Amino acid sequence: MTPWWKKAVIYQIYPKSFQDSNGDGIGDLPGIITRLDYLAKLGIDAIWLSPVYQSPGIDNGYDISDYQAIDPQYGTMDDMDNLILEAKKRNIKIIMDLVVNHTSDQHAWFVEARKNKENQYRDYYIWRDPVDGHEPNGLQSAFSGSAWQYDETTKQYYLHFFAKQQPDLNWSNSIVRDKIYQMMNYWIDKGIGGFRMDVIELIGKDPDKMVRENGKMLHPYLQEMNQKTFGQSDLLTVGETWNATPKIAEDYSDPARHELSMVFQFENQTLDQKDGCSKWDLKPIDLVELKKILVKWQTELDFKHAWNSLFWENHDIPRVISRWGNDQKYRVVCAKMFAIVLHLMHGTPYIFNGEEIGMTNSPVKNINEVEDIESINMYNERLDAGYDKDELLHAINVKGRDNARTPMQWSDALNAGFTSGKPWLRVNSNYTDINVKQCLADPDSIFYTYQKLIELRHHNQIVVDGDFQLIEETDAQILAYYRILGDQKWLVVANLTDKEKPFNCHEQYQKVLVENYTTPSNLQNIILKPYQAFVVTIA
Ligand code: TEU
Ligand code: CA
Repeated sequence: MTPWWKKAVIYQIYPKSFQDSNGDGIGDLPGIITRLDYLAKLGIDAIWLSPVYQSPGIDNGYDISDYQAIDPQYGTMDDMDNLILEAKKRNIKIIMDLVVNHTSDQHAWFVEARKNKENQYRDYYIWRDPVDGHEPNGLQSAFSGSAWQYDETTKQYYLHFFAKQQPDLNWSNSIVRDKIYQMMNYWIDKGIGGFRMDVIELIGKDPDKMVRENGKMLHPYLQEMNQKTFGQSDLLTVGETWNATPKIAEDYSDPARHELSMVFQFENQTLDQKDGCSKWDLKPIDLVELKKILVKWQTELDFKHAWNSLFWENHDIPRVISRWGNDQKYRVVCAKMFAIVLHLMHGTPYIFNGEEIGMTNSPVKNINEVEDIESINMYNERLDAGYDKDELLHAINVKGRDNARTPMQWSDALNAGFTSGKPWLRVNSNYTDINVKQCLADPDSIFYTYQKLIELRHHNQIVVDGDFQLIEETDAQILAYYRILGDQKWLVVANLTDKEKPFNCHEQYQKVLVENYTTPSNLQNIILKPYQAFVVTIA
């Protein structure tokens, strides 16, 4: 039997930015509940909820101080139970964000652990003596600087792959693992639909050998987790794995190995950064490379023994039309093109809130407009190192995480209808033109393209299980492919550029399923318009 998540489309909510209900400028759980009818109309099957647990908020909830409490800024546990219930009434499942590579430094475990070396929680974290009065080794934090933080009280360093307020848990301690499994079961018992696993590829870390991702204990731990928590259920589990290859993705998702349902892979994320440099060292995108990676993950992964996710956006990466397409003159057709290309591929699609209305990046003029810890730390570090301020701001405007985190644009009312108070992060000034209200009123809007694509997946097994076959004889910047299931055959064609492009197909098609321009009735020697895309049935 096909698991539900192979036919599903998941919608990611960044709670802080989705819908405020009490005027404090911060999105919350009651706010989300008021928008469930909107999500039901879109047609999604599940919500991936970014963290709403108790947290000091250094990294917007990815620094958790209590896994079994809701942060007061988002509401109460009653609100959470209510969200699960109200979503269920609309056939929507709730996927929780599982952040267990690290905790907050305010978590009771760490508060205890740092008191003294004998503390029973000491070994929940990773402590090392200084080497020659310095950090134990050169491991770096994803948020700039060393991954080791010196702690005065006990004169040792602790490991943090992210902010220093996010100490890494010691997964080699079986008590830690058991505590995490207990916590996961608490949430499973509440009736959630699954887990999105934050930086899960790091849990097999071996810091003394400088090993971060893909450590040798990673898969044994996941198998243990599977067995002790969700293994017997139909939960969706998706691992965030920046360093997965198709082979590694198979290791995670082969049902015979009893690990996860699927992973998020990020191979295309390095396309606009200089070789061997960081994400902030920009280079122009080569659309042919982008196409290659999309095709690689469709063809090299064996979908009979593996599964994958499909996504353009999330809360860590910029808006796709701003980054790789056009968010001005061709914004609407371009957003539809990206949607069509992705949603007809093999795998489970994810939509990030606002993507379905074509929200765009949100540039700043000054560093004090920036909230994201990753961007701020990078800015300070590089400013000290002598970089040019304007160049750094430019990099933040192109790649910074706040781009996708600005409040959801519901209407052209004050603060885009997100809050009656002062929003925690600026609302993109284009909200008067780009908003949900406008999209719902326009039958030709991006929203309805997404709605159609979701419906198509729900009603057609070929979208779920069809083989992917690239058409190689096209312009390099056209992505054209077939999906084939039994004697059924669909054709998907997309011009990835803002230029007209020639395209040629001898086959006669039967029916247009989705399009962003009027598709010519005959596909022989046609000229595709900028960002033109369509899906047609051939047989
Ligand atoms: O992201 C993991 C991660 O590696 C990111 O820090 C990524 O490198 C960066 O955002 C790319 O610019 C996850 C969460 O999605 C992110 O929001 C958290 O900050 C991070 O883990 C720590 O929990
Ligand atoms: Ca609020």
